[in-house]
Amino acid sequence: MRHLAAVVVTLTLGLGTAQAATVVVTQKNHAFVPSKIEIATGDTILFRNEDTVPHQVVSHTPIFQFDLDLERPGEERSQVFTQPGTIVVGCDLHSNMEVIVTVTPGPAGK
Ligand SMILES: [Cu+2]
Repeated sequence: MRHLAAVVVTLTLGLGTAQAATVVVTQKNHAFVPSKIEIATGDTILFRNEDTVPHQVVSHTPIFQFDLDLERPGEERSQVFTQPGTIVVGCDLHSNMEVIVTVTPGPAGK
């Protein structure tokens, strides 16, 4: 069983395809941290609410819109970014909150 697992890991790494990454953006003191981030197409951002109030993570950027619904303190929401470009992500409850997400065309490492 242990041997089989090792073979599977080797095969997965040996394919040479770039793995999509997951990065964390927190919400703290009514701000996204960090406020700017660069990821590759297909990567996921995990939005983590470390604040004492709820937030609602949204994008109203025309090329890539989403709404992750109400996110209470301590909760997380994830979003896969499938569209290259610059996407402004905000909070529908607090208009001053913003994180600029730059999504590069290729998968990371290519
Ligand atoms: Cu908010």
